[in-house]
Parts: sequence; structure tokens; C-alpha cells
Amino acid sequence: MHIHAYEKLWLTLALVLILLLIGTVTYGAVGPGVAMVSDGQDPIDPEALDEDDRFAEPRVERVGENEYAAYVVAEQFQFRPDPIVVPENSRVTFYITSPDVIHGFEVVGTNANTMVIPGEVAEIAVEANEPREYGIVCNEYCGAAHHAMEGKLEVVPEDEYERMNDDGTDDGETDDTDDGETDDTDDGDDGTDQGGDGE
Ligand SMILES: [Cu+2]
Repeated sequence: MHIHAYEKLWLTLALVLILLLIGTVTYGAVGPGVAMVSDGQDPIDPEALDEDDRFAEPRVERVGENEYAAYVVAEQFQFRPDPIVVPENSRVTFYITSPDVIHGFEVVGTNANTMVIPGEVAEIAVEANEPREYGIVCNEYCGAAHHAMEGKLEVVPEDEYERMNDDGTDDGETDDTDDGETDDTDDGDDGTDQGGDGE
């Protein structure tokens, strides 16, 4: 059987296109780390968020060495808490839900981007390495002020984060139960160094 040269050429091109197509899909799946958002969380009653442990009080919690959990409520037309503040060099897992309509939650500049559906808890993680500020935007049209619905993720230096949390705002990680008055017993008689023992 004789195949015309042009026909061979087109056959080859068609084959190459098919391989390219399969290649791009495969690369998209494994290359840039694109993955489906986890749906492992149990459903939640969107009308009773104020009775839920995690969402009654939206917040950031330390859950391990350099690991933080952020419980976020996306609602018309804001994210709570705002800003979300975490220390540098940490991994933040966001748990996000909505009491009203479908919203989006994108941490601009990362590949974290999920839909937030009433009754569901979206779970998505971000590596917060360098101190910087990220915008958070809603990507799903959610009502008249959708365009104004934005938040912030602030990644701050570790010492700054500790200072912020020394104000007694979170009681999860303070373990200073018994160092009250035993370790500075010198009632010094050269009262020159005031300011040495700030807090
Ligand atoms: Cu929106």
C-alpha cells in the first residue's frame, strides 16, 4: 500500500498532537501541584456556626511545631478573622465555611484557592515562609458587595508574633505556670538598672 508523503506528514502531526495533549494533562496533574481540595471534613449546619467549636469564634490556633490552624468564616461580605496573622516558617491549614451563600477563598500569590460552600468545610494549606502580606479574595459572586469582599493573611516575624500573643489574646500555648517570683530574688541595692526586667 502506498501512502502519500503528505498523508504521512499529517498522520505524524496528529500523533504528536495527541501525545502533547496527554502530556499537558499529565503535567497539570503532577507538575504544579494542582490537587482537588479535600472533602474529608464532615458537613456542618450553616445556621448554627455559633454553636460550633471551630467557627463560633473564628481564629488562628497553634496545633504543632510550626503548624497552625486557621478557622475562617466567609460571609457577606467579609472574612473573619481579618487579618489572619501567623508567624513565618509555618504551615497554615485553613478550615473555611460559610453561613450564607457560596463564596471563594483565594490566597493571592499562592496556589490556595477554594470554593466555600454553606454546610461544607473547605480545607486547604499554605506554607508561610517569609514575612509578607497576602491578599485574600472571594472568587465567587456572592452579592452586591462581592467586589469589596477581601481579607488579609499577614505572615509576621516570629518574635513579633510572640509579642502579639503575649497580650493574653490566646491561652493555648503559654506554659509559664510556675515561674512567677522565684527566679529573681536579688533585691538589688544598686537601683540603676530600671528597665532591665520589662515584663
Ligand atoms: Cu464574593
